[in-house]
Amino acid sequence: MLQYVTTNPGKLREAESYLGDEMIDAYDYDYPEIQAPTLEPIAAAGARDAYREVGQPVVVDDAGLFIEAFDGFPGPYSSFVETTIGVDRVWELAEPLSDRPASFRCVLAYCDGEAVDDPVDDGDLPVQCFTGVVDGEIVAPRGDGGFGYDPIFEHDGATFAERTAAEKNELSHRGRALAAFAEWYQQR
Ligand code: ITT
Ligand code: NA
Repeated sequence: MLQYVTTNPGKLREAESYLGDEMIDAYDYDYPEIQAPTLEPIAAAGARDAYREVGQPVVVDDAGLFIEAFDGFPGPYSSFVETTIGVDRVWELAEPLSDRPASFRCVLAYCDGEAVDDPVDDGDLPVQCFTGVVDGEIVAPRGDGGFGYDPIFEHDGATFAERTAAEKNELSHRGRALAAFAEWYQQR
């Protein structure tokens, strides 16, 4: 069985909603995160570490919010920023901007110790990554659903916190990454 390795129940709920809980098991492990300016190397390093820990095929999910006017901040630092200043203060920082375009990105990284079709090219154990991106806008917080930055991210007239997990998956960075992953994994 495929192990979805995360400490984040919100990510897990969306992965289970998309893939079905017969396809994945939840594995709660806090793999050490390297620092890098983009998500892919963070996810790849995490997948290798998680595979070594778990000893079964794993997927890790690294995600972040990229605010254009802040050159992509908080991006790969989204988790740190959420736990330090918090989502409401990210909104307060963005509020004075005249335009607030942003994107969410999600990188799923798969590792089972075997060769993959398109490995991340940095030696070490083979890992394959699947990226999903969605564009939107930073807005004043609305909605009780979702998790993390969802209340301040609007896409198509609603924030992600105003959608169910299934509705969010139809549009979201994670839904898109899960779609690409699922298509590949079914051939494997
Ligand atoms: P892991 O155990 O999977 O690493 P994490 O919450 O630490 O869980 P990340 O390192 O990927 O996850 O940090 C991502 C940050 O971005 C974190 O603050 C999340 O709450 C937030 N985030 C990730 N996906 C999101 C989404 O779909 N909607 C809103 N916020 C999201
Ligand atoms: Na993390």
